[in-house]
Amino acid sequence: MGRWAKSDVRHPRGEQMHDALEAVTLSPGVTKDVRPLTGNEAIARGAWEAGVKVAAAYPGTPSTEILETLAGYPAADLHAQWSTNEKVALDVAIGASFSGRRALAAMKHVGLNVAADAFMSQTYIGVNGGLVIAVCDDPGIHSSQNEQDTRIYGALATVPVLEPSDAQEALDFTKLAFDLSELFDTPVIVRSTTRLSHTRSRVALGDRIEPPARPFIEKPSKNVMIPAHARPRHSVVLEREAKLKAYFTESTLNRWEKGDTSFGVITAGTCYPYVREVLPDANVLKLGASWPLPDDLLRRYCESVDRIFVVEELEPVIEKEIRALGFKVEGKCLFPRAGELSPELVRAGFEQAGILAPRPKRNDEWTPEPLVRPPVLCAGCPHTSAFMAVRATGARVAGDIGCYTLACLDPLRGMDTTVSMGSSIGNAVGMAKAGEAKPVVATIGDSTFLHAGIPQLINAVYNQANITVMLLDNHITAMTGGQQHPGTGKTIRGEAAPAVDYEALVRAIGVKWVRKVDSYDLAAMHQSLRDAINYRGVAVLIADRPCVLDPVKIKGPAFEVVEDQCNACQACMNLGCPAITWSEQSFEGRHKVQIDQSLCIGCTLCAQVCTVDCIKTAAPVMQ
Ligand SMILES: Cc1ncc(C[n+]2csc(CCOP(=O)(O)OP(=O)(O)O)c2C)c(N)n1
Ligand code: SF4
Ligand code: SF4
Repeated sequence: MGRWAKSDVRHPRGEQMHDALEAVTLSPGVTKDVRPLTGNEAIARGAWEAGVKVAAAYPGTPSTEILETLAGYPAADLHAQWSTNEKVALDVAIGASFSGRRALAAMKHVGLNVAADAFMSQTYIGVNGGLVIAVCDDPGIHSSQNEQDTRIYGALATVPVLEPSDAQEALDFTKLAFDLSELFDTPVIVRSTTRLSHTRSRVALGDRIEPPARPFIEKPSKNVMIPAHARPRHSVVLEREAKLKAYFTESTLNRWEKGDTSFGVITAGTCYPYVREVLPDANVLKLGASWPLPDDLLRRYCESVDRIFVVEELEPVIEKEIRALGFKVEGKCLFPRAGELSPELVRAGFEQAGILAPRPKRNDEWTPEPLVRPPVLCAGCPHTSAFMAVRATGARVAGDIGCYTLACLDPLRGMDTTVSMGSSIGNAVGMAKAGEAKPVVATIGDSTFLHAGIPQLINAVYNQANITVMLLDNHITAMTGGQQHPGTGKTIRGEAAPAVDYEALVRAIGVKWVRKVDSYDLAAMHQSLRDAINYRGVAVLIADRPCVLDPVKIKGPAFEVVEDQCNACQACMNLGCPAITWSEQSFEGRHKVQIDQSLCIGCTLCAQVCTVDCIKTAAPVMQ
């Protein structure tokens, strides 16, 4: 492949290429201000310094703080918005790019599945204003439903993927991503992982440079993807990939840290510090971009060492490329493909390869066994009553993603399936149409309903399914830390916004049976759910109560158990409230219970289920 030359790259309007690449200093020597930032804060800072004008996201761990940080910058600098889902967020960012401004969409890895339709077309269209998609992967599945590898999306879409290794690179690479986007006429992914997104390290800050708006490119052959336009654009995309490969071969984004040539290690992202920790003096090729891979550089590197190792998290993306270049390489045979890597796992791989001597096992080595503490819903969580009621009906329950997914565990055990955001309603339709003998109930949170549940409900009504949908409205996106959404009446900056009226929306869709019930009214919850299930057709029961942590922890008067009266029936224990624990006292061989008043928020649910009415409001503590 030929060398990359600036003249190879022209802006879509045919402008002379500016010197932005040179303007980006990857490791600024002059530090104006150095602060400890997380990877997510650094990505946000990089976008702000690059002059981002519109930023949109749907929350999702580990990506959420990118937009939250951006919303902390002045509104005059940029518009930041929570969008209803990741596709919407990307479409908003694409719109801003069409209008000639720099734009960012942020999401977790599975969010890119939702946004993929827009993403896969936009790669053909390219950009006007720089378009950066910050995607945070979750190796180890700390808080996700899978651990898919976003680098493969880069390959699928022929979109460059930059992989920072620390927070400084997160800032620098994000800035660079905007320049690359405009210079190569492509969306650019900045890929982070949980470890980087949530780890703090020193970052040198720069100033914001806001490029002037570019005029709209009035060129349907570039912007309107009908087949006749898309066909030639595919060739443009392939040419772009070749130019990017050449650019990445020359780029200082890749660092060849030379050393002994008996073996070499190729790595990227957060694996780089693990390799350095384990093999401080090794010959290392650190790649700054994991797609497209710089074949010429890889070939030169592989020819220069006797043994080639690849240390990469999740899929063998780099390893396969090197094998395709005709080299023998060791990677996933030593370092696991599933789960998060760590210095310990990297060390173990190099020990297995005979590069490092196995560490002698110390006799006094003691590894503390962590106490397994199952995750539970919060004390007073309004989702509790919904699942107590569901369980009592013996229904088949198609669940969804949110805090309430914990109801699949003991003691609530009120959920049979959970696939992806919004799936509950479609799954329920499928179960009902397949002839499920039990009543079929879908449970879905408010944020999830707005994200992907509405088309599913329309589909259920249209196809005349016999299902009950429990819309668990706790007035917030609780699972990811309490973000606003279109049902809360507030924007990300806390300003007032129109709030979705669920009852009106659901009726407009054509649902005839709609009822709202207070989640803390257990009897009403049980009765309403029975009524909903008895209705033939689509019934929607809205379980309504704000999250106990929204916006600050809500706390009513705490409750206590009059232990002398408790008959240890365990009915309150079935709520799974973490404020309720066993007491020292027992009745007929069973433990009585007690309430930790510092945890109790006074929701009254335990008092409502107590068989002998021995749970009372605690006497106020005298100051
Ligand atoms: C495609 C996708 N985007 C984002 C997430 C992260 N996530 C999981 S559940 C959820 C929303 C939960 O809010 P809600 O439905 O209101 O339920 P709550 O947690 O408040 O009970 C989010 C954003 C995800 N798992 N998948
Ligand atoms: S009132 Fe009962 S169920 Fe509610 S938080 Fe307190 S102990 Fe838990
Ligand atoms: S429900 Fe009442 S009687 Fe039963 S264990 Fe709880 S406090 Fe005791």
